[in-house]
Amino acid sequence: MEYLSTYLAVFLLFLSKVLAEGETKGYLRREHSVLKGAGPSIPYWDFLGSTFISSSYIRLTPDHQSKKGGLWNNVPCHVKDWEMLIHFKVHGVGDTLFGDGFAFWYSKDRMQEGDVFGSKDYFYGLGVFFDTYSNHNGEHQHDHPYISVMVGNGSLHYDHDRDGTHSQVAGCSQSFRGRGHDTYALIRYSGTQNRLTILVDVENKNEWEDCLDVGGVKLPTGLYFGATAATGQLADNHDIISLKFYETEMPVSSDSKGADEDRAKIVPFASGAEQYRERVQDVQGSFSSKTVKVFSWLFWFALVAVCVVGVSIYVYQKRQEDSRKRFY
Ligand SMILES: [Ca+2]
Repeated sequence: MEYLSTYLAVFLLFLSKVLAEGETKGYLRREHSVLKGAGPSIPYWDFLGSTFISSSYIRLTPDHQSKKGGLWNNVPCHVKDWEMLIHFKVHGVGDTLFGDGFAFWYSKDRMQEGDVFGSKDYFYGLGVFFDTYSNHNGEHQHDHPYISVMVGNGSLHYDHDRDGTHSQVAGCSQSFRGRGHDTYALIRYSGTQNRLTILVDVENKNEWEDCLDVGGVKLPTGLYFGATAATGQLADNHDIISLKFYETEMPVSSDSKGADEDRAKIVPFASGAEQYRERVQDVQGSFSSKTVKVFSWLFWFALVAVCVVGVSIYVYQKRQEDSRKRFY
């Protein structure tokens, strides 16, 4: 009987692993997809700015300076667990100077031109940035091109000069630009598990490579998918070849039990980003560390004072005793 339950546990573990790590399994939903060779007008999608549609790609920006373009789904997503397979191509004539990159969105702020890879700052939802140009003059902790994730609740700013490193949830360096072969990214979100996973296939190996996998990412249903791009002083062609949306089913994890609240009302939140945010607030940070310093000094001072007083009392009593002894 004991053996049986052990075998069962091992089997269930194996099964959950297979389910968790399995490749794209789900239903392709056309209303959230852009299929290759879609034609001049694509049902359920709107276009913005410099976007140009050819028979084989959607060019968000051409390889020219100061362009902004976007592609936005006009059907909100009510699916809790999903995968978006992005077939993209970033390329241009520049060998060493090119930029700025493109963004994939699951956001409320559709069709609003702005400064975050062509779309609105202080966005509400998820932004995945495929950043080809390092705006940071100082040393970086990572190489570019760089893929990073940010979750915004409408009050968070994307800091371009620092490539968003202060607001990012996670990221990875991936050489996705100027490749001769096809490049893909898979964005997998599970509202059941509050988990965001990004896999990439940019080395022409026909297999997925891990980029990031983070828990504690809460996103509501009812937001919109989009892709936007921008060029500045530097430029590149930012092409979307296809977007394939799959509705998936995720196994319920222990921490998501009873979490079947109204998902449309969830405020976008990433627990991984919060720690970082506290560190960034310089004024509060220095204040609280000062307070801690003052308290620790007070503590040591008090400890030393207690010791000094204790030792003095001891010495005093000892002297009294000695002087008394002398009389006897
Ligand atoms: Ca950048």
